Amino acid sequence: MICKEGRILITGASGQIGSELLHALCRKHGPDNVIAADIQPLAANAPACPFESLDVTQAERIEETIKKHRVETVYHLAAILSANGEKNPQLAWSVNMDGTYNVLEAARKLGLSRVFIPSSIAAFGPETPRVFTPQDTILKPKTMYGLTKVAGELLADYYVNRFGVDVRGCRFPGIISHGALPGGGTTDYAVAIYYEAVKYGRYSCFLGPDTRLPMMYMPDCLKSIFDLMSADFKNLRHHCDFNVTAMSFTPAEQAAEIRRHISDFEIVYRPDFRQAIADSWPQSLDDSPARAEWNWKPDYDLAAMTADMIGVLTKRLAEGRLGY
Ligand code: AKB
Repeated sequence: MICKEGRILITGASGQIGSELLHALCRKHGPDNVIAADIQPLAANAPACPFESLDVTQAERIEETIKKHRVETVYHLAAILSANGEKNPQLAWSVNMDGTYNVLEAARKLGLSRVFIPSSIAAFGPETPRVFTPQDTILKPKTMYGLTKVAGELLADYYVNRFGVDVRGCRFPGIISHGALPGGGTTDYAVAIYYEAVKYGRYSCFLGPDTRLPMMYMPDCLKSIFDLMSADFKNLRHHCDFNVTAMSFTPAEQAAEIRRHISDFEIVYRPDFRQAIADSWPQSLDDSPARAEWNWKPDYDLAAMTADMIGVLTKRLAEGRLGY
């Protein structure tokens, strides 16, 4: 099958978003047209597409992979997230900054047609207005992950303006899914809570009960990537820093929603170092530029997402393949 985007490379293809993007892109374009790359091996159920063991800090390996597979479009998902970034800031700087720079340079030198580089709500900081946070506002994050995201957005915009590279990206909120587990983020609790509710009927949360954060279910996350990537470039006033959101809730509100399905579900709160990170992030986002420039509109709210997550995980538990 000839793919409109040319051949596609996904970095971070074993991760939470990368692995689901891999499935979706293989369904859309055929596995021969999608190259999965990660430092970790792919999951056993990954599509039968070419795989490259790739460390994104190695510029020459990225270029070699792009040339070898005649790649036209890159989805650059490889990153160290907020909580792991605070445990190892040097690694977060190197993977997030060098990785982004190397992908952008490869795109410039090899004339790629399009690149997707996600940013995050971690780009905001404690001085940013926290409610209905605008897209264009104060960006003074206090985490290493956050500051690499701000620098990555600015760098990507530089490549758009200076070199004419077509780079696009969204600021993702916490992403909830039932595929690969998230690794090392502050919003990971919002995924773990469903697995533990289904498996044990209780959960110990590392954020306090009233910590409100913006969130999104994986089908909406994939939809936002596809919608932004297929938007007409000349209609975009922004490129690499679109706020996108679907819902905002606290752990206590999520627990109450879970109790509508598992009535005796119990939750306790033991906030740890991730509480300070969450407290520096927005509670809700204004994503009107994404809605205006490429018609962004999410499908899932907390009730619809919870019903789907509990349904899928309960079935998997009964079949002995919860994977948690
Ligand atoms: C994290 O918690 O670090 C990520 C993010 C919001 O970017 N999920």
